[in-house]
Amino acid sequence: MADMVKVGIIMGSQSDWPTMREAAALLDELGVSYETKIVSAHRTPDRLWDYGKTAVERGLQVIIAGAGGAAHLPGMMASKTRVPVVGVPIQTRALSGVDSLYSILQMPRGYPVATMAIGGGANAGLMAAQMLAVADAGLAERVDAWRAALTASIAEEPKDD
Ligand code: RP5
Repeated sequence: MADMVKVGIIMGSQSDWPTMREAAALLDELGVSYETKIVSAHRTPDRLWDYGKTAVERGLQVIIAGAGGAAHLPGMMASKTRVPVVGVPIQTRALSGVDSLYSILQMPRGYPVATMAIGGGANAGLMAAQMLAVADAGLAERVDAWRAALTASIAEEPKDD
């Protein structure tokens, strides 16, 4: 399975990409292989089903799923595969993403989705990398270095502009 793509980044619409590409950027930075697909729970339900059905055999280890509004994609994907699903609620115009958040967060017992903050694409990438780092020493080192660099970038005192 060494050469297989490990992370699937899926989203309900092209309009979700500005948020989801932040997950992709983090995975690029940390050297984690991924694929990106538009998979809509409502507009392309068969694509969703096929993706979930084949996720394990294709070697995916984490699926990052972003959707907005009536955001059923992460939960439906979690119902179709045991590959862990990290959900990203997309910020919406009508309800600022609270609709997306609640749609993704309130899963019934048995089918969890690890839900990020509204617009939390970058953290989704980090979460996926940290999950994979449990069994990948090289990635663990890169994640530790990334976190140390972030810590080092934080000033001790505020300054005027
Ligand atoms: C959801 O509907 C998508 O995830 C997106 O966040 C939202 C709006 O989609 P578009 O109308 O912009 O394609 O399914």
